[in-house]
Amino acid sequence: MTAAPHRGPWSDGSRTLVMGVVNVTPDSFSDGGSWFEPEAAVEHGRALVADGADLIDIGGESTRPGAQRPSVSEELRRTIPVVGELASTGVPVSIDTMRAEVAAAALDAGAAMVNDVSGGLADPDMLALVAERHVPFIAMHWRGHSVDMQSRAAYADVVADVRRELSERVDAALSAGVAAELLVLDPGLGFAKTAQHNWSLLAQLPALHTLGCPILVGASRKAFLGTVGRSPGQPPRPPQERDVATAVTTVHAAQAGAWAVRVHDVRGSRAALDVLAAMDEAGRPGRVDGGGSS
Ligand code: PMM
Repeated sequence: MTAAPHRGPWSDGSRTLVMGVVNVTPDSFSDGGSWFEPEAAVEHGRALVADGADLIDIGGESTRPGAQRPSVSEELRRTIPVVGELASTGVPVSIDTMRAEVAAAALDAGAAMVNDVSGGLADPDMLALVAERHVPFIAMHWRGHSVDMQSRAAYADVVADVRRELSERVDAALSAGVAAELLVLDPGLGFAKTAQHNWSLLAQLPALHTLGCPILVGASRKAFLGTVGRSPGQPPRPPQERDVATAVTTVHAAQAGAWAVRVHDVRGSRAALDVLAAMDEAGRPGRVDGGGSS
């Protein structure tokens, strides 16, 4: 059954948006080092726009399990020139950062949205900044920095626990003055989660929609898509060979009413969404108007 995508920033609810990832990092698991030079990152971002990205997400800190954090000055050096250049394409740019100082500089350089994988937990100044600038804010489910996050992957009921912890982030954001209509939530696949936790959250995405916010899903190239279907002892598929699996999660997220998907292979996810839209238009049974109310 397909739910209508949730309305949200830059979306009238008619389709799920595709956010293209530009990691300006030497060490991201998915594409680390590929776009580390600003010129290469800008070129890659432009290619994602040409592939049909609705939004571009630019990050300068790798969040792979075990990663060490860059300094603030290094994160600024990596991201700000790229934000400035890609903002001029006309596609909304989000800054993927846990630091208010980096978010502020990126907004000054033309970013239109803040994507904080800590949901405002990592930096006490983040929510106040977002409230003051009145920009859309993506609050992801997070339990601690990447260096030891997998030790926090313990849940009584992962869907109920993530839902509750996200609702606490909504309360904190609203108390800080962030406008409700600018909030987007994200289950944080792979962040303090085992493969089974990720599958449960994906399978039960509608439970997160009951929080009343648009949902972003970031499954792209994550480890659980590399091990699915492999027999014990078989090596996982490398990240670049996880794009078909990613496109399947895109279709699933769209059917569950996701506002957007965050992906590396924009072309694949756009093609998958086009197929779904064509079938819906042709009268695919089971389409419902599920979550487009806010
Ligand atoms: N995943 C990564 C980085 N940023 N932001 C959001 N909102 N959701 C995610 O799932 C997410 C994120 C890690 O993946 P990458 O290293 O490929 O960017």
